Amino acid sequence: MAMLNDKMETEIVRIAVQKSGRLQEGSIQLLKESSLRFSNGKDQLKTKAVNFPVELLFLRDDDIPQYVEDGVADAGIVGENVFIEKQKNNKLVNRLNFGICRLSLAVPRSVEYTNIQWFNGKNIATSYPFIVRQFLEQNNIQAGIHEISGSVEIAPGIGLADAICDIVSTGSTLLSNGLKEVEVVLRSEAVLIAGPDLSAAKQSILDKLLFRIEAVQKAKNNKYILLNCPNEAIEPITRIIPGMKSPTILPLAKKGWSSLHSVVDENDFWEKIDQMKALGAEGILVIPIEKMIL
Ligand code: PRT
Ligand code: ZN
Repeated sequence: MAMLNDKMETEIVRIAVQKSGRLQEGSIQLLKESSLRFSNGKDQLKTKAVNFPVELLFLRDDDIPQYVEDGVADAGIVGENVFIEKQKNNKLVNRLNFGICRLSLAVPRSVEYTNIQWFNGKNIATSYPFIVRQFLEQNNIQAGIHEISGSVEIAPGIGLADAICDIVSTGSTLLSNGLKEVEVVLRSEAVLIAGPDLSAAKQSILDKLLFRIEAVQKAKNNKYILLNCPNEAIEPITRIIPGMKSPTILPLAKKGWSSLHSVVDENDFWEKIDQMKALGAEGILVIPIEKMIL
């Protein structure tokens, strides 16, 4: 164990992140929220964290899976769409809940689309030939795939293809190119990927980082809640917001009343507030949580 610890201090995990583009900011922000500090900016090729054994390599997102497979980087942050399309020897470590988008089939707005059979015999332009081919096979559709690397959305307009398969976020790119989304092929978000066989020391560093990332993610999904309630409402309110172990109860100066502190899931927050108000809760304060460790 002592050896592993000694080695951990000299060992470093190299994480490839997008140099510039849609995932760059989210990737750095997540690492910063995990308390990693970096001295120099993103204009470098790489930068070391000053307080954690991690080095960032700044690369084009398309190249990250290959670098991770080759061991040039130990881990990387890419869109799940890129992870699946590239079919490299990478493993998915964790979904990161940013860079959320979908890969969808879209056709010209004038098309009277009824179902997926429409694609039989058609030509589809895409930068994701593997994913599209797989989707077509699963749905027994025979269609041509025309691989292009950028500006996929203009393909139908210039007669290059009948339809496209591309990333959609708000849908405004499709709209302004006279296209409509007809099938969702894949839902995607940024993911942390890692090489297939990291050394024990590197794996241990990655696990520590993952622990922090999970604490940040849990915190984002929860809120700290404080409220005042009559003492007889403590029990039913505790059943609604049991918190991590159980709520903290503090007596108020006003007789027969208490202050109750707990944690509530963001998703069912409003519904729970209504239930607690009905039980007599007042003066409800809701506060963001920075890190959450169960
Ligand atoms: O230079 P590099 O190769 O590193 O970057 P890139 O240009 O290949 O990728 P980039 O930065 O555009 O996207 C990186 C990742 O962000 C993608 O692989 C997705 O996982 C994710 N992502 C999230 C998106 C979008 N949202 C997105 N909206 N990737 C691309 N788009 C594009 C899409 O291609 C289309 O042109 O935005 C347009 C659609 O957006 P809406 O909002 O008009 O629907
Ligand atoms: Zn790219």
